[in-house]
Amino acid sequence: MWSIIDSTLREGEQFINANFSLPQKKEIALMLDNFGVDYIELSNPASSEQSRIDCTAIANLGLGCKTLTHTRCNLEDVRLAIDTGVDGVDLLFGTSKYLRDYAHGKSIDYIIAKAKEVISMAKNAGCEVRFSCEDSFRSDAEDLVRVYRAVDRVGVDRIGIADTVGIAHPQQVSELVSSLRTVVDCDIEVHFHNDTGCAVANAHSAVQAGATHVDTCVLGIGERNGITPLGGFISRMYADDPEAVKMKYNLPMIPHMDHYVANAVDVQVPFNNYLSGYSAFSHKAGMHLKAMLQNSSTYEALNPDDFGVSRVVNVAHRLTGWNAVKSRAEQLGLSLPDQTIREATKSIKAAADVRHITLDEVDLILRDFDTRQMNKRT
Ligand code: HCA
Ligand code: CU
Repeated sequence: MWSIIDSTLREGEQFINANFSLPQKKEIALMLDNFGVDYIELSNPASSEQSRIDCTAIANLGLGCKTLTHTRCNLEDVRLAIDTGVDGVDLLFGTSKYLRDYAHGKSIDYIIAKAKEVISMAKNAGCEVRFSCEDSFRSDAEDLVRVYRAVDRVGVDRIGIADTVGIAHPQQVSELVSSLRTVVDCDIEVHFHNDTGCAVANAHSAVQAGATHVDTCVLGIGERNGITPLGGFISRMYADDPEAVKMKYNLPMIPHMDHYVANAVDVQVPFNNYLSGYSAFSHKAGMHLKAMLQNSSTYEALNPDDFGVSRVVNVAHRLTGWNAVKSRAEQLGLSLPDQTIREATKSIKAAADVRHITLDEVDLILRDFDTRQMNKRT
């Protein structure tokens, strides 16, 4: 099965509002570990003194998952990384023309030579090593093959494919991953930015084509609009095979982490967020409610119970239906004949046509019909 490399404490730290304190980082690392991610990626210890302190602290927390740090492909960064006690290093070098011209000015030959030197040093020091070609989807396909083949030969544990600007779509991902699958023997990690809304679909497509490791962040936070969200990726994979996903991961941690991280970076959880959004499990239309009352899978691909969240059934509006109103009456302990329920439903719709109504008002209407019913009987 695929593995998750959660990068909330690396890519996520590059989110515009993120400024995690060490206690917050520890809390996030512990939650991710409790959830069951396979790896946690941490910011480069060479970035600042506090980054080095934080990386060392998280690497020594005694987590069940492995810890990685993300460094430039040079000996100095890797030496510093090794000293923090992390299990591995994620190295990268920009291979697209944009990055070669405007970021570092190095040739593909230079990148290959440097990568070989740094990977060999890190492997000799007992580190797990990944090498990523930054901006893979705007890099020349032949350059990618040359670089990945070379790093595979010197014993890298994983190659990384990075859609740095979020430009790839699932079909391109599928083609690139499956062709690289025939080029290297090592594992394949993927990293997708979400600028064009494909980050979850691309991760799914990559796994189907043979990728072994997927980068995620809680809520998808990262540079610009971020990367594959952990909750979105898990939802996608759960839809394919709920049992396998439930077995490996502690799913109710996801909504919990979403809210914690949203709060830590001072944003709201988006209303339509996977699993934890305000409306993620709400049902409204009368026809939907009728079917849901019989079998909740009718309008749900994901079972909210598995994620520790509640379904919201909204009957207080003009689109409501009498089956839903009947179920509400039953919840209130009122036993009204179907004809009365139909009349009550009409009243609810009429009221909702002129103004916003609440569940309390629906309940009042139902109780009113119940009282009239009793008065008729006496
Ligand atoms: C960055 C770029 C990166 C790296 C991904 C990777 C990207 O912020 O340094 O190492 O695979 O999107 O290319 O996040
Ligand atoms: Cu990135």
